[in-house]
Amino acid sequence: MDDHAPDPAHGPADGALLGGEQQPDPEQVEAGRLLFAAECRFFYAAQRLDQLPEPGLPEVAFAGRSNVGKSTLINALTGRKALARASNTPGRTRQLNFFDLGGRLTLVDMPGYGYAQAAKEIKEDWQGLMFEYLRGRPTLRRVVLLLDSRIELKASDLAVMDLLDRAAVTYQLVLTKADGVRPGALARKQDEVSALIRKHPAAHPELFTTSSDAGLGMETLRAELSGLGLPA
Ligand SMILES: Nc1nc2c(ncn2[C@@H]2O[C@H](COP(=O)(O)OP(=O)(O)OP(=O)(O)O)[C@@H](O)[C@H]2O)c(=O)[nH]1
Ligand SMILES: [Mg+2]
Repeated sequence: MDDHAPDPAHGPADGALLGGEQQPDPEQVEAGRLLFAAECRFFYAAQRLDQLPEPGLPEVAFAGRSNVGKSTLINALTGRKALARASNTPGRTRQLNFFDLGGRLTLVDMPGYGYAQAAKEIKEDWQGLMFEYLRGRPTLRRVVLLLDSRIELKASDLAVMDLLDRAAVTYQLVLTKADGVRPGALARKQDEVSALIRKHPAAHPELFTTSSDAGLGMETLRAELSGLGLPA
């Protein structure tokens, strides 16, 4: 078997671990499974705004601080090990990387923000590209904004939420690395971020909790995102 198809046995059913939260209906789960089992291929890397690919399929962009787990989440959702390059070194993804999922949805792996050690000019380039892309992309259906379950919210996360509010881009918050915190701390983080969501009208009301390593939350997130793609 190739490694393109998500492995249904990879993780426990989401509901079991999340105490009944985040339970999409079975039809949506199946739609998500089918979409993310489709072939996913990298087709474009953009370093500059004038190099973006022509707008085509609906797009979902994965944003968040450097090292939050964006590339790893794209790999986990698509059931691939190394589709998007992940790394321990913050600042690994340095361009907008575009992936075609089954000819129905484009996934965009964004460079991280908030990485202080990047050369100042390069850092400004990345952020400039990111903000311009978010503001101006007609096919952008949603931004998935990742927050690390183990790390406190940073000013840069709040700044990006404000920017998304102003740009009127719908975004949804996803906690990553839930395997790395104890249940009590995770629950507190979920409460904190849920309260934040309520203050941001452009934010999708539901918080998603994931662990790419443990396969947690993948089924639910696939189900949610499948609603944004072209019909099968
Ligand atoms: N424990 C744990 N570690 C994770 C998880 N997801 C990602 N990581 C680790 O976090 C580190 C960063 O992951 P990446 O996916 O490269 O992060 P990124 O957000 O794409 O980072 P940049 O491209 O630098 O912006 C890697 O060492 C991953 O193995 C997870 O669910 N659990
Ligand atoms: Mg990355």
